Amino acid sequence: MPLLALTHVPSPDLEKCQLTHLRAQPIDYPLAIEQHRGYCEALRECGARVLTLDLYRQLPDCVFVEDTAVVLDEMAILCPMGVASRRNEPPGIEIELKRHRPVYPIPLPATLEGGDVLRVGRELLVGLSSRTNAAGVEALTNLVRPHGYSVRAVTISKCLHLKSACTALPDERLLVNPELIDIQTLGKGAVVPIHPEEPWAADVAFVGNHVCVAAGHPRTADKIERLGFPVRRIELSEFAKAEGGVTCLSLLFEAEPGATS
Ligand code: CIR
Repeated sequence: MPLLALTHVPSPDLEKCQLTHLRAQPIDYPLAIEQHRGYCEALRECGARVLTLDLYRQLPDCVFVEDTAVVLDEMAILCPMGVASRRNEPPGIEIELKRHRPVYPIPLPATLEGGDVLRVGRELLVGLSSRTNAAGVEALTNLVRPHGYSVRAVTISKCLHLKSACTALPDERLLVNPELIDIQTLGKGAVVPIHPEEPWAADVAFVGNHVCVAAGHPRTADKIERLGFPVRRIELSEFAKAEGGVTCLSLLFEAEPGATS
């Protein structure tokens, strides 16, 4: 099945984005546009069909589409965003997701953001963070358990989302920054630590046969390569200033052959 990547054009107001653990820095918008094009191109080179939406570029955080939904083979779950400024994003994404999956919205006051949900086989690790609450984890669990998924909640306090601190490598080992997350809470799976001088390097995306890594994390990229995985380095400095990483910029899922997009 073709791999589809949904992305969204960056907002000219990106600099007014939400920030939780970072201080505001100037963002070079033309460079952000160029880096977003480079990101989409890299995903294409890794074998994904990239669809770039332009639905609500007036919303500062619109480029971070990962947070708006959780897409599994069986369904898409529309997220009740944990921050008010982002609550108009999911309704636009819903229209696109309905072409590919049955869509189940989770209503407020539960909150849940896609950046907090990491699928590892049939287990979902879910960050309990400033954006995802216990009711969000419970609502997600009720939707996915009938499809054979188990859910493990992981407390996150030192970074924005679970995936800021932990993502999965192609062999399902977890790439982790142990300074940001208690690895004991992640279960029994094997863990690979990022390079200690690159605190935000744990957010990587497996696309086609490549692990996509932000170019600002060269030592972690080299480490992943030494583990035997081909690496695609992508310049994302302007999105890092907005507290976003590689996964945040797309919703990646297998599209049914013949589905419209
Ligand atoms: C936010 O605070 O919502 C955005 N500035 C960054 C979102 C990054 N998304 C992610 O880690 N999945």
